[in-house]
Amino acid sequence: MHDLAKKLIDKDMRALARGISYLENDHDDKLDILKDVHDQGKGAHIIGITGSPGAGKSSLVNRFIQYLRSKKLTVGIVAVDPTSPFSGGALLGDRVRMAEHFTDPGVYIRSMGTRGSLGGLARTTKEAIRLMDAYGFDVILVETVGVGQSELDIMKVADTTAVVLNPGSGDVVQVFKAGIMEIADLFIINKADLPGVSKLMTEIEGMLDLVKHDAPWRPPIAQTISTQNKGLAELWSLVEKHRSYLVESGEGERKKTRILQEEVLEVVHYELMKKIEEQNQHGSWREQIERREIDPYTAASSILLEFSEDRNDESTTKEG
Ligand SMILES: Nc1nc2c(ncn2[C@@H]2O[C@H](COP(=O)(O)OP(=O)(O)O)[C@@H](O)[C@H]2O)c(=O)[nH]1
Ligand SMILES: [Mg+2]
Repeated sequence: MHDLAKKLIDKDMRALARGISYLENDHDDKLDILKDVHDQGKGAHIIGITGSPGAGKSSLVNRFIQYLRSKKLTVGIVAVDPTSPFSGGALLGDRVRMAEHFTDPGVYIRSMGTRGSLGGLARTTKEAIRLMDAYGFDVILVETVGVGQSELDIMKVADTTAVVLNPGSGDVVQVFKAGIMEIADLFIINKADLPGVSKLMTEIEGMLDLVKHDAPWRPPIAQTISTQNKGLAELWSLVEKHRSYLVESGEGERKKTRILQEEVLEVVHYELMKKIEEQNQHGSWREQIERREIDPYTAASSILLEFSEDRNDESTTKEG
């Protein structure tokens, strides 16, 4: 077993941090580490928290950490901010708010930005969650801004996806359009101290009637006021209810299978692309395209052909 994997499984937090850096930097040992930890997942409940910027996700996560800690549960947090210009991730405000947890050994917070994520933000984030699960947190919270395909991708690995909305924001239509309605397992009306809560409830229920009218799980709606520490126990009880549903219906296992199957293809895709790109860094097709001498399809076909011929050569050499 890779030394880092072993340490991480033995609850060495620095090894966890280094492991995630390996993922971000696409370190040569990355796949070995992931292989080693694969069977070591401790079954953390992964909760994705998504919603527009300013919806109060970070405030909520911060309070939720406190709540979970009061129940003696350990918590890993991945804050995904693709807009963040530095790999340190989260905004300064988030950092200050989160700072109180930095000295608690039962909490580990990691921000992921686009930079310093060579394998792609979504993939790196999913892998980071794997490492956190192998480390053994009881709960893993993933905060993402609810925009774009990569966010939806990340959310697919969550056991429970929570969508944060605010009263009076007109978010519901956005959420509906972005395809987030389909992946939502529960809704959180945060800033429930503001006017318009019951109107928002009605809007969400209306959307659910359209999208989830015959679904076996109808997403419930929690109300929170994160600035006043309100609604957290209710939120947690809804998460637990969803978790029971996943176990009892078998949907949790089916979902895990789908995720693993997809992951195989993702890794193959990424590693193949990397190899092809390495091999073709100075491919003559680049100039041919520039001079418009070749069409992209012919170029692609010849790269694929060249690549598979090289592979064949390699295996023949090995056999001989
Ligand atoms: N009134 C009210 N404001 C809130 C609540 N939760 C968060 N906020 C405020 O909303 C703003 C954005 O919060 P933040 O957690 O950074 O949102 P994020 O972008 O979704 O992570 C901050 O000024 C918070 O103080 C709430 O429950 N009620
Ligand atoms: Mg935030």
